Amino acid sequence: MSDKSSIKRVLYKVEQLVERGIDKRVRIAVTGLSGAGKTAFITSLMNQLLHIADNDQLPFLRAAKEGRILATKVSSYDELHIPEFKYKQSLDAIFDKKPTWPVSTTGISQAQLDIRYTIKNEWLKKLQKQSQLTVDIIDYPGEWLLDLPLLRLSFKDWSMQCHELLEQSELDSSWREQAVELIYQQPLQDDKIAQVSTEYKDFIRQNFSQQHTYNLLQPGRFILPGELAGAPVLDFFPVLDIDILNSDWSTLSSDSLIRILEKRFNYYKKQIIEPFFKEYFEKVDRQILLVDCLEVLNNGYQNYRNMQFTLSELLKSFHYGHSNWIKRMFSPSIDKLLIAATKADHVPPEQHRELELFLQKMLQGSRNDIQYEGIELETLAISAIKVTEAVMAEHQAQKLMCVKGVELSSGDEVINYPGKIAPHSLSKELWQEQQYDFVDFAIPGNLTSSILPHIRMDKVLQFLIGDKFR
Ligand SMILES: Nc1nc2c(ncn2[C@@H]2O[C@H](COP(=O)(O)OP(=O)(O)OP(=O)(O)O)[C@@H](O)[C@H]2O)c(=O)[nH]1
Ligand SMILES: [Mg+2]
Repeated sequence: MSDKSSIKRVLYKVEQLVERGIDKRVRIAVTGLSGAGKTAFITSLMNQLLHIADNDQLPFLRAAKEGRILATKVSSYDELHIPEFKYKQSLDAIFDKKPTWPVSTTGISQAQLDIRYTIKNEWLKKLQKQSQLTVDIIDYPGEWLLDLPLLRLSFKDWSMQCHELLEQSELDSSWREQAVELIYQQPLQDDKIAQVSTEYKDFIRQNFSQQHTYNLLQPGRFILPGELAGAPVLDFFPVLDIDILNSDWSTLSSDSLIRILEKRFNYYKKQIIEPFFKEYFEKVDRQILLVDCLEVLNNGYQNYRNMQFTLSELLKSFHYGHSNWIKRMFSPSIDKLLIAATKADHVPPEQHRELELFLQKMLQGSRNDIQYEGIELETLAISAIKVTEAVMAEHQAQKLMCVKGVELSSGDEVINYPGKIAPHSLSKELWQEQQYDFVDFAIPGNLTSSILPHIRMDKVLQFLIGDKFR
């Protein structure tokens, strides 16, 4: 690297640090498994802010209520190697004559918004009337997030975890049976390793749609390889034989199958997961964890436990700590975490509190650990794009609050009573008694305003950036 370009890099770094220090820049990590609602959320967040001047849907965003947020624009960011978030494409799909939800994400993209606001602070006001807040957000496929907990595991730990999960699950064991035949202590040709890896990937991909055993879906690039499709770095699989797992590996030669698999696993961690995590998540200031509780409720006890385990493991990957600008300049850490139950428009408003409590209970352990660090934590039931209406209707001879919307699968208008959400954790037996019936809703073709209808996006914005408009 030339001296000139390294000076430029240092100057850029200093500028970034100064901006962080005086709170002019906020980087938000939108965290959520595949289908949790990240892309819909980012689209709505941008839409609400880009229409700030005529948006009367944000009563809980204080600075907007006070009329101090003047305008927002999409700005270009410095990370030129990252594609831009396809905001217009998402919005066009939503406002089309035949609307569709934004498509599932297959790669990384970034959005940067510059928000101009009037300064409130008496002292700062004397220096300058207006200021600007820059908000950075990254979108990526949820599957890739499943990799973060792998950073803490060795190849043997990971194999042991896969072994235990497969033992507990009722998955088809055909791949396991043939993998046990392999002689792990001896070398194996590359093309045979590639073949067994491909079969393993197929095996877990099938389970992805059948069961919700998220930890078996690691590594995330096995499910969605992106630019790594076909690369040898993805040619590995776990050792599942318990006798081999319990044996001493220290004397194994470097060309044995175990060592080759271990080497590729470590390479994947070092070269794929670590840079992804460092570049996109290590520098974040605020985090929102999006959880599709409806999927959890629809799929029963085992799915609940899997999701609980996966999200708790995931949250351990982030750095949480007090907000203090000096500290943040040198070691950035998250000072606010919002845990949000997405798609709350599937649930009548009178049950939103139950939805929040259900999510709070589900993540109680993680919440406790994070709160211990002194960080601000909130739980909300939200809908990035509200596509239903609450209506009173008869359900099993009872008048109940239901939701009315266009069913995605049939295109028909339906009135749905999703069931009663328990505001607490349920035992395995009680789970079996619960009856939930959530349907997927389409975006109606009659959205009139160019501002997306939502539930509590203003509370989300207040929590994530409201304090920055000083
Ligand atoms: N009713 C309703 N459905 C929603 C909402 N947000 C998301 N959805 C539904 O959830 C689906 C997934 O949302 P996405 O935003 O694509 O989820 P994602 O987290 O980006 O998923 P990946 O890109 O696969 O990681 C959408 O296609 C919608 O069907 C919402 O606010 N209301
Ligand atoms: Mg997405």
